[in-house]
Amino acid sequence: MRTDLGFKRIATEEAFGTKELMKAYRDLLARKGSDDIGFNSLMGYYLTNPSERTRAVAARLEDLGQRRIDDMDATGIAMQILSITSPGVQVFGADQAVGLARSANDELAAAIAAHPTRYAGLAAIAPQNPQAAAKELERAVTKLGLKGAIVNSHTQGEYLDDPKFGDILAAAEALDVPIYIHPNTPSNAMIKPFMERGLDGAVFGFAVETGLHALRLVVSGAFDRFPRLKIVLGHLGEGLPYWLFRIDFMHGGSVRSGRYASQPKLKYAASHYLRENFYYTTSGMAWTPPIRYVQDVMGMDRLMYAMDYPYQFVPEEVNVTDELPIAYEDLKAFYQTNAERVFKL
Ligand code: 1DF
Ligand code: MN
Repeated sequence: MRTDLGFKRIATEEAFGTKELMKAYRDLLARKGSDDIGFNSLMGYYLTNPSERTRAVAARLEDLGQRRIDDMDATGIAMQILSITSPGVQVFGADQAVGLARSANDELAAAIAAHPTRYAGLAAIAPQNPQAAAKELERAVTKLGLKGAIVNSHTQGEYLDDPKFGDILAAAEALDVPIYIHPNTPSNAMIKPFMERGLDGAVFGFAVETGLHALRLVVSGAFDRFPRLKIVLGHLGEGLPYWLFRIDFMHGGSVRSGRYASQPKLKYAASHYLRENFYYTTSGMAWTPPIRYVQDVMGMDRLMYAMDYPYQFVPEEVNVTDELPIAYEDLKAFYQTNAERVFKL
């Protein structure tokens, strides 16, 4: 791994879980209290599978101390932007979720205070109570110094384009901080065919669910209502950058012909919002062709590096991005300055 690059590698989608959250997950699994099929599949795997990989991930999730710093040093990561692991607090009842988000944000702020040059963080929020979520985002940004919010995609089958979540979008816009829409397993309404072949998780189901979420926001007109709202998507945009041309053609056609009452006429083509309101990260997509494609179609100033620690902790992968066939200034933007600008580090 090179150490002479002359800029910092900032990793922007790096997960942690508080002891309190992991215990709440274990309780939910043990009680069989969760009727969320995707949660049972995902956290059932990470918290009860006895393999070496899952035990290593689970142990690292809870560690915001020396082990994480040592792992960052071993992979040349100067800074992690930390966020609560998926599905965050979004599987719990509203009151429990509001409390868990608040204490997770306090713990995150304490870890950042202990390692201010190595960590920054995004706020956990509980969309189950939109007004409390907006307030918590404001507290986390203005009092705790966090840099935005993480929303682990759907909340019990509901998406941020639902008007009831408007206060959350308004708060992010007013605070001028991004919302990172991170993957979650598909909701109960869409998970069955994924589960039948074990495709509900990060292998593919995450991207389908999260790409859908982002596209729902776009076609709902959310960015005409909140034109300065910034959304970050991981995994090179969850497939959406590849679809721009056909989304514009088909969405434009269905709006012009009045096919759906639920599809308002937008000020711009759908792709406009995906270019102007969205930022993208690599998170575990250590593969040159799609990285270069996203830089080409979205712009060099829109793509940021992410490792997806501890779920994807493969030290050699930084060699792939170090060797991207792009100019030095563009590589510096990818690893460092885009993240500094988007997250106001
Ligand atoms: C996995 C991947 C899990 C990602 C994650 O959080 C996660 C996984 C529970 O591999 O199961 O954030 N990911 O972003 O790709
Ligand atoms: Mn992730």
